[in-house]
Amino acid sequence: MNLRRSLSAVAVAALSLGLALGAGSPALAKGEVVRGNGNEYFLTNNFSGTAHRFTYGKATDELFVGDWDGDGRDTLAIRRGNTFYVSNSLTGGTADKTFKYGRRGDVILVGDWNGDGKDTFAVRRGAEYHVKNSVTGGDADRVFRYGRAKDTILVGDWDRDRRDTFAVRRGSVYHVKNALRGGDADTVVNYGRERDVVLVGDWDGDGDDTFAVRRGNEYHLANKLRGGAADRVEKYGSSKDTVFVGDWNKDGKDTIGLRRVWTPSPEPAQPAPSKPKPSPSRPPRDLDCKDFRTQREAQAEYNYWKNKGLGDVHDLDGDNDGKACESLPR
Ligand SMILES: [Ca+2]
Ligand SMILES: [Ca+2]
Ligand SMILES: [Ca+2]
Ligand SMILES: [Ca+2]
Repeated sequence: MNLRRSLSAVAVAALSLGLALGAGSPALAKGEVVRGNGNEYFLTNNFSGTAHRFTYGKATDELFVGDWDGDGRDTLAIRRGNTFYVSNSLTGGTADKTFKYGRRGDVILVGDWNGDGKDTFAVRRGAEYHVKNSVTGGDADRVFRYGRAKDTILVGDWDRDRRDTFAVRRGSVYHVKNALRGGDADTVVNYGRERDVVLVGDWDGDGDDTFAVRRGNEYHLANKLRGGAADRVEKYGSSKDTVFVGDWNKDGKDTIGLRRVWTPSPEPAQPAPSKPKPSPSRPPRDLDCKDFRTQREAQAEYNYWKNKGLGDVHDLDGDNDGKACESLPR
């Protein structure tokens, strides 16, 4: 029943292209491992406010994004060695499911390979793909060969049949295939520049995945698989962030999330010995309900500090019922 399957995204394995990237971590997203470090996550539903902020796993974990339970919402999974820790909520905490798949060091892809609305894992070994249609260990459901061993692979639903398939990227040329088997591409498109960091997502919620180019903290979103100007340009986070793609609120549209290393409040550039230093385990500044646009945003901030064991640091929950800023619109 998941008509608007959450998208799939992916980005490009910049490393496998052997390219020097500009500022920022290589952007990766759903479909492939999210490179970069950090266990603090910031998710936006509209490229402006932060809807979810939480910590999950360790800073060095490999990260994947997918809709593991088919409820329309993308969440996170991490891998340590060949053990996967899958979470179905965007709150951090313990994993909902843990299992082993493949071997340590295997390249993993994420997608909805059989169109059942759930994302699962595939192991890539060179040009050979071992596809599993359940989030469990055990043998692959399907093994096939595609493209060349060194190809950069993107995952997405290019034709709106709710199944994810591959596109091979060679420079700025994309060979898009709508079935999981070898053979010629169905479509070949030229897009952006050879050195661009590319993300894949369903930016407009119409059911098909398309590309976005990242330049610093700007995202140039295109809603069709074709060259030419982007349909929309959005900004979120900083150019140093590791970025990934998902549908966090089940609206059928993909947006992005950021992965950051938790850093305490920065030390002042010039020592100011007369003033006590802010405690690193406190927020950089005190916030009030008027600093948030919605109750949800306020709640996310409230939950964040509460989960760190520091309580209601901003005094957002005046009546102590666990709900922050109830006067704000949802
Ligand atoms: Ca889900
Ligand atoms: Ca599936
Ligand atoms: Ca498809
Ligand atoms: Ca679309």
